[in-house]
Amino acid sequence: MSKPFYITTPIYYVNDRPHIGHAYCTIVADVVARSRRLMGEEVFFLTGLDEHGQKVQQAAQAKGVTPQQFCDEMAPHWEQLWPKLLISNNDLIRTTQPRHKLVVQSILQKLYDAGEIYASEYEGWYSTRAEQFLTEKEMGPDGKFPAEYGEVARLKEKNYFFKMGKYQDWLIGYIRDNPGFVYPDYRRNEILGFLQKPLGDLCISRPVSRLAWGIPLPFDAGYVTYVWFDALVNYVTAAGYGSPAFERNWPADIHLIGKEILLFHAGYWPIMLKAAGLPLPKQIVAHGWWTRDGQKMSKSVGNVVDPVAVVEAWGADALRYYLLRELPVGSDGDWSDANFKLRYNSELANGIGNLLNRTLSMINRYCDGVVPQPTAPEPVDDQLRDAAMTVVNDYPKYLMNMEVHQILSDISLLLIRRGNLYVQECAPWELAKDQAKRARLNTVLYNLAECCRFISVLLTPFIPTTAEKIRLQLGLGNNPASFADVQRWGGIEHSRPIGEVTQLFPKKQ
Ligand code: ME8
Repeated sequence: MSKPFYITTPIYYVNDRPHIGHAYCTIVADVVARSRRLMGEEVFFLTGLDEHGQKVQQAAQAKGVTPQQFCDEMAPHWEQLWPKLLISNNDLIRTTQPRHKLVVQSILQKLYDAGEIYASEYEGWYSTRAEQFLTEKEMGPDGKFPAEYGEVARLKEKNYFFKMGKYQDWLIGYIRDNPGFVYPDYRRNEILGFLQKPLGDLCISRPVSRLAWGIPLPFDAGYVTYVWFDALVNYVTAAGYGSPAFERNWPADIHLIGKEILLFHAGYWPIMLKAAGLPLPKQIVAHGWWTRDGQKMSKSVGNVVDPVAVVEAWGADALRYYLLRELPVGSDGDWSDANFKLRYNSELANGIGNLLNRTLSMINRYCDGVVPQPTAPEPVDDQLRDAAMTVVNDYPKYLMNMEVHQILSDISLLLIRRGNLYVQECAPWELAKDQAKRARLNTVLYNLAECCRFISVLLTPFIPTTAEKIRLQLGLGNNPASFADVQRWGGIEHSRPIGEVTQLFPKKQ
């Protein structure tokens, strides 16, 4: 059996409220997943929740509930968000699930047995208030730690360390030899730059006295494992580690992440896998960060964009369209309400909405609601067809290169705009005035219907609800869209009735 295309998002911290940045990452992954499915590939698309650690423990304590109860209360905010954003994930992993604990413990034990994990005394500056060891980075120029850390004292503690340092040269070589491993290129350079400094060994334990909310080390019940060791393993848990399914699912094809967690994914994770004797993921793709009106989004500033509010006001497709259309994967983005409305009105309402509406209204008016039969094409028809075929031909290439933004801008700028221009150029309302031009009118309206059919297929991964509405209005029924349907221009059947015409995107301010 062939391997499914396996794509993941980060597992998000369960204690946060989802915002537009989380939505963005998951939507980009969804577009890749849906595009692959459109092309007939089997896809395994994973997202999930990161549920262990200090913050959850503290938040639960503050609320007077157990950490597990706290996670169970928070998880639905995330689980219910994804269907609202039309996310087509195949699985949603929670790190508190028994399946995950078993895998984390089995990998820890394997590494311990192989001598990859050792115990050592660590001595450092410990802040009881922050419940963490501090390093020189936190130290002020006066040699003291900032007041927010409260009392800081020397503390000696036994911990377990993973022998990460010895793999550093191997990792540098791997990233150099596999230029596609980290995308975009500038992030690959960033990680290579980072690896100039010694990585050292990684402390992978926390004494239960300091942090109880974690997965116990299988070889020492006095400790739980460090959250990142736990979190990264989610990708192999969900792939079925320890079961026959794993051979089929692993390795992941793409780990999509935000740029701030690159070191964990392109540094720690490959080394953990290498030490455990497991294949590496094929690619780590780091996307950029969203700000709002040029400012970092934060709860305290109160400028966080809530994806649910946007969906309720504008619909999931409008949100997906804006986030995808605005920037290439890798670049930073800036959310502005004004820009959102502009894109909505100019590209969705006036662009796609108008093209479909004009096409179908004219088919109703001039052809009794039946797709007409075309005759010999004129050069302007060939231009429309060529635009459509160019977008189709470029789609797989852009998809392989993670340039999903380019696919959407081509659909919008090359095809939809061309379609609307074609209406202007051919002026069907003029042709309709002259009985001698009947055949030409039929050809133009046929081509417009065909153009809308192409658009409906190509837009399926991006704005699935709208794509389906277009198909219903064209009279294509409920057949799922497939990339195979746009390999040839002229596939829409003539003499078939169109569906009921409704507005796709009402104009809004
Ligand atoms: O880091 N713009 O979880 P997290 C764009 N649990 N994307 C953003 C963003 C923004 N302003 N803010 C967040 C964690 N993101 C760990 C991950 S994985 C094994 C463990 C997105 O809840 C972006 O994808 O902080 C980022 O990497 C992710 O949310 C971090 O989510």
